[in-house]
Amino acid sequence: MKIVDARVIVTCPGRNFVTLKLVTDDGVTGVGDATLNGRELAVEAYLREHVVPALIGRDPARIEDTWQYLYKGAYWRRGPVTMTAIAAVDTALWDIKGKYAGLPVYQLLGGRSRDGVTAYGHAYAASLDEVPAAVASLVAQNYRAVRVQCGIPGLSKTYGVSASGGSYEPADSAVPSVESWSTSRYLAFVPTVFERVRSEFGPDLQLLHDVHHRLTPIEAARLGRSLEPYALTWLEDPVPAELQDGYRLIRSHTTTPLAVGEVFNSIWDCADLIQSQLIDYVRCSVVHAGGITHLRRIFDLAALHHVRSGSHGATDLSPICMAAALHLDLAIPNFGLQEHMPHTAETDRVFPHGYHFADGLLHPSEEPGLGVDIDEELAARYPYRPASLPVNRLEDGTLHSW
Ligand code: GCO
Ligand code: MG
Repeated sequence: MKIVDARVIVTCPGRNFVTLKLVTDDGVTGVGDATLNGRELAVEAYLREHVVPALIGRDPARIEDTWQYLYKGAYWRRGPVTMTAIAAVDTALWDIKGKYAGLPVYQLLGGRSRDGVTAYGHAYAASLDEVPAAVASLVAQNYRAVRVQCGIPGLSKTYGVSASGGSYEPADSAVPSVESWSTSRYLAFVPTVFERVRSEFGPDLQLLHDVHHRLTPIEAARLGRSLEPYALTWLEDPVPAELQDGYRLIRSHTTTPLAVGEVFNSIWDCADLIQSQLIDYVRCSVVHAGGITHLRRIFDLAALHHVRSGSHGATDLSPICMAAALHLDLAIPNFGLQEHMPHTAETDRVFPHGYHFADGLLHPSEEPGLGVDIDEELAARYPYRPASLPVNRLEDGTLHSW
């Protein structure tokens, strides 16, 4: 068995995606997501120039060895670009292994640990009065867990709230657009949103909220405490996680569970948070944290420390990443929740897949491998368009975390 071809495909069916497709000498193919939102071509070049030449002729069965070869072999370890490129190769190799074995990938990971994967959907509203209808529409689709984001009075644009009424897609222009932020307005307002949702929807619905790295630890501690009466399943990314001691401070003040990890790219980014039990959910993804092989290692460490998974699943992660995540979600013992933000119909056509959502649960495909592919002819009809994530400024003009 040998890898004889490796193609890096960039396509923009509404938003940009980078995909690696590997082909073996038996004609078996495997796909991996390599999308890094707003920095897509950095990964494309990394794969094309530095990874593809080393893959040709390698044995696709050697997944762990290939992972180590790309990680240790680069000398420059970790980082989002490197780890996304490694993830793409790793994911494609698991796809190939499943096809050779004639089994869906979750069977190779130990088999099913649950009936299906509980997914959380996104409810967002421009104003408080629109929140109940937004949540009700998710409940009507049978979601058992809902992330709630709402426009903040006095701020023109808020993270997680779509301006157009369509799905939320923040990478909106070639050069970053500018949003504005006020912590005091936010902290005063958010508890009123959850008070409203709990009073209208009762205690059973799981509720989540994403702070998107915007607070300091003491502000996050105050928010967590003020949300305790509404029993959130998690508060996400309350502070930027470069200074992880901040989580000790938050933890000492509130019992609101914490979820972190979508911008992490290796086990070293979350080892202390996990081992010190400073978080409750680790939200790393297959595509940004080194593929199925490495994410499994993160989840196994988490399982030892009462931390559950909560994989990132925004629309900038392609259907290939979602397919791979679902196989892992189904197999691991410490699964928590899976983010589900459905892709557009255009994207779904470019990436035909067998996973599906039914009765609040996502189910991976039962086809051998990952059960997802890329239609290369269709992909070629959607050329790359530069798109960046926004930046955020305080009301006095100071640059803040977005
Ligand atoms: C989430 C995330 C996303 C990110 C996006 C950046 O929880 O889904 O915070 O909305 O902003 O993935 O590319
Ligand atoms: Mg998030």
